Amino acid sequence: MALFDFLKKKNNNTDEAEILSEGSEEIDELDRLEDEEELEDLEKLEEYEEFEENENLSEKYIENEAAEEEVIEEEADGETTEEFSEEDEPEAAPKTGFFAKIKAGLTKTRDNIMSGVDNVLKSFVKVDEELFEELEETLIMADIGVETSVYIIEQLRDRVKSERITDVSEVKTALADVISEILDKDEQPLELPSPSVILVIGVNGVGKTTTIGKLAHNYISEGKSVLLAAADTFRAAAIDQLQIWGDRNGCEVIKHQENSDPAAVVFDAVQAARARKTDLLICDTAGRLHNKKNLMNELKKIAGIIEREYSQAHTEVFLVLDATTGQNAIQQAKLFKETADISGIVLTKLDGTAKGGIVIAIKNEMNIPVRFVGVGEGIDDLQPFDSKDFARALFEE
Ligand SMILES: Nc1nc2c(ncn2[C@@H]2O[C@H](COP(=O)(O)OP(=O)(O)OP(=O)(O)O)[C@@H](O)[C@H]2O)c(=O)[nH]1
Ligand SMILES: [Mg+2]
Repeated sequence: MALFDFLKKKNNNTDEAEILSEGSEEIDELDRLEDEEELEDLEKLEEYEEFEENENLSEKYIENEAAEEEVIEEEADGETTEEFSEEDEPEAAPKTGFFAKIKAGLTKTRDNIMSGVDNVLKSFVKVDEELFEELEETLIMADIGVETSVYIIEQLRDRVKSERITDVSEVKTALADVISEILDKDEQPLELPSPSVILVIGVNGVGKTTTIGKLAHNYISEGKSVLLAAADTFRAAAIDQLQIWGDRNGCEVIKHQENSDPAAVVFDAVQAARARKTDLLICDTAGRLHNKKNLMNELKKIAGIIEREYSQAHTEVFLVLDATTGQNAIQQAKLFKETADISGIVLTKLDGTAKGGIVIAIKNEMNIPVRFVGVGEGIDDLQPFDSKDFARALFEE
């Protein structure tokens, strides 16, 4: 034993008793030391084990927290992963027809406009100025806005005069014709040659990312190849949300880290789209930055990158507006128009709002074509805007 060797060396010239007694003292001392060391080691081991356990726990805690955060963020966006997987199923269900869907989506708007108009018409026996005034008021109340309501009634007066309408029951048809004319004005179908880019802009929460997911679905169904660019780098959740739509559509998403330069994301996406000869690149953007000026400057920079790096592509700038915000949507359109070359409007959330009359105001006041309308949160709830269908859905009983 090592301890004995040590004793022998140390006590070479001492007698056995001494050796033994000294030795026993040494042994006791060493034993004590060893015990202490062991004890220390044991304590260390215990501490380590405890530490390891805590490490695991904290890792688990971090994992849980991250997972929880994800859920919270997704929920804040109104899109939980659960919702997505649930939503996946109804896709297999038979699809409602285009017109039926728009009609169903416009139920509240139709009720809002038409019940008001019907009530006014019911209370008059002859067509006079008072009738026009009351109709004008009703249209304003139905979110068509003052400017457009005044214009509609002016047109109605002219029509009533030129068509010599004297029967109140005929006024409704004349009104429907006036509104249809506004919706129809300058209608040109949207052409998206290959390659094309759609830059999607709008304030936060209006439905930009969801619209992009639906647009991708629509164009992929038509056989186009689609690439998405996550140029809303303001929040990590925004990038994740677009990735989820990319996964659902089976199309790639070009993305960078949170808070990275959105123009750099678009730059990379353009290079990728060019290299892959992608038919359609759709770019998501932030709806909110530290201030309005920043947002507008960023949009300008992104548009500049597309123009410079992808001059051969046809470019569309879609402004997304939330129908539930009513007249506020017009203010947003006016604001964005100052900076961006808006080529089309997407009006979302028409389902469940009575404020769909805003489409008429947008058409009349903005001189920008309405390209799509959102009638639900599902992947196939984005309809190309068709003025005839829209007018029919609004006036048909
Ligand atoms: N009912 C209904 N909900 C919609 C429609 N379009 C979008 N939404 C919902 O509106 C919410 C916001 O949509 P997002 O796509 O995240 O909006 P966003 O403009 O990208 O928002 P930010 O990224 O925060 O700027 C989500 O809960 C969508 O499901 C629609 O047409 N109908
Ligand atoms: Mg978004």
